[in-house]
Amino acid sequence: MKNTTLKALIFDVDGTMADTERDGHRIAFNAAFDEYGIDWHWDVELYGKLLAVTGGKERMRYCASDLLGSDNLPENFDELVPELHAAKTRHYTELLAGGAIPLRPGVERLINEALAKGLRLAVATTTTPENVTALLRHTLGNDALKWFEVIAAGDIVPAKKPAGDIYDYALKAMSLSPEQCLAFEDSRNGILSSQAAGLTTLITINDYTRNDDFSGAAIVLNHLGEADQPFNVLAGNAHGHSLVDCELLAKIHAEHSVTA
Ligand code: XBP
Ligand code: MG
Repeated sequence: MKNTTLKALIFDVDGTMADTERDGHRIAFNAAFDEYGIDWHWDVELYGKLLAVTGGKERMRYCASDLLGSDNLPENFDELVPELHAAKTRHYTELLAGGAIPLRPGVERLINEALAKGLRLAVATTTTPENVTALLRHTLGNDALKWFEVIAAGDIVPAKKPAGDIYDYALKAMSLSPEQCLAFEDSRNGILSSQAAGLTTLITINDYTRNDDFSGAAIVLNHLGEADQPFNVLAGNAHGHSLVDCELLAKIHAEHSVTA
């Protein structure tokens, strides 16, 4: 019999904890392109297409090879990508430091409740580790870095989402099985990754992901909900709740637990 008590929550960051893509990462990429004299501007629509590929360095290479082509790029573009990406990370963390991106509804509330109830917390994301620490620090305060037992991020695994490797890494680091955890995601690539690692997954959609295929999700919501801002259920069973709290998580976990 597997141990199926709920022990930990594993959060994706971009799009799940905060709406970082359109007004955060996208702006920072464009600032880096300007800084390096690269004749690219990723508008809101184009960026939606670029989100097909996770990881900033991978996304720039995908843009050059599959979307905008490399005609106007410096000859050494491929070698320049890591440096360009470091500049993008600097712009992005500066944006976060300026308070540009708040957490999504219900995220802080749920984290606080989970901690109070003894659930363990982790992060599994493709974004650069500095971006995660900057977001946590500037939204929840410096102490928040200690609340997350594992921050699995960026190049720590070679294969980014949709591969399950980043979740496998987080589970291994916590010595937990997937049956003991729940994952929080916002995108198709995200749920492919969490499901590849065997995790029951809750989805909160955003403007870029609302039409994604979330087959197999335990529940699909517009956000986690607050007392004065109930969530909308797009798929799945909310068991009569109007916000995601530990009680609802226990019900979802029990509903999706596999005992073998
Ligand atoms: C997030 C991403 C990230 C960010 C950029 O995907 O795709 O690549 O857009 O971050 P997910 P970096 O939410 O599925 O983890 O530029 O630091 O790579
Ligand atoms: Mg995401």
